[in-house]
Amino acid sequence: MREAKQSGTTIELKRGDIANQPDVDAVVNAANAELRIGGGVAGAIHRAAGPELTEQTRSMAPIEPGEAVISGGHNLPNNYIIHCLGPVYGRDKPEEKLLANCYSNALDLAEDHQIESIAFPAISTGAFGYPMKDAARVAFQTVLEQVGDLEYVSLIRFVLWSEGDIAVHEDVIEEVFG
Ligand code: AR6
Repeated sequence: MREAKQSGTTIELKRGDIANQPDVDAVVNAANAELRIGGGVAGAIHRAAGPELTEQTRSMAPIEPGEAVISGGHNLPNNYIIHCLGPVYGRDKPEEKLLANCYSNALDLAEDHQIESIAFPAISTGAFGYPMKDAARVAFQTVLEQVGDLEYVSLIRFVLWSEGDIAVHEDVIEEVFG
């Protein structure tokens, strides 16, 4: 399944580029601790948002694994960017808890800013090496635990890079929400 509904919130899967989600209020960055441009998601977001983003985030850095901070969207079509530092798999422990904190802290920030729609990438599953299926379980379980308390967020989109990543997430969304 590609979509689940829970407590009035839609959770959906979409293949695409996190830096090209014009219909959501906020996108989430799989950031580095320094909140600078990087590879993968952090590269795509910083390139699309422009150098003013780095200027804004400089004073917020460094952040710790599991932490989330919020900035403006700058040249992105979104009002906000929420920057999360995922755990490096095998190094930052307990990795499951730290990854869950990313999703949970991002959703808390979204609520604080009355954000209605938010798009997440698969945090930590690229350069940081977190196995995709395990990461998807953490992400969906965290959403499931928090969704009943959401007052503003009514759309949570997971933007995945490949068809294979979508297939993994389809299995896990069914397992958690089905
Ligand atoms: N849109 C959506 N998903 C993407 C995109 C994109 N444009 N590009 C890559 N992915 P990563 P991490 C997928 O490495 O593991 C950076 O260099 C990718 O296939 O971006 O949290 C930072 O500077 C993977 O499944 O994030 C940090 O140092 C997922 O997004 C470090 O990497 C996350 O991959 C963060 O590593």
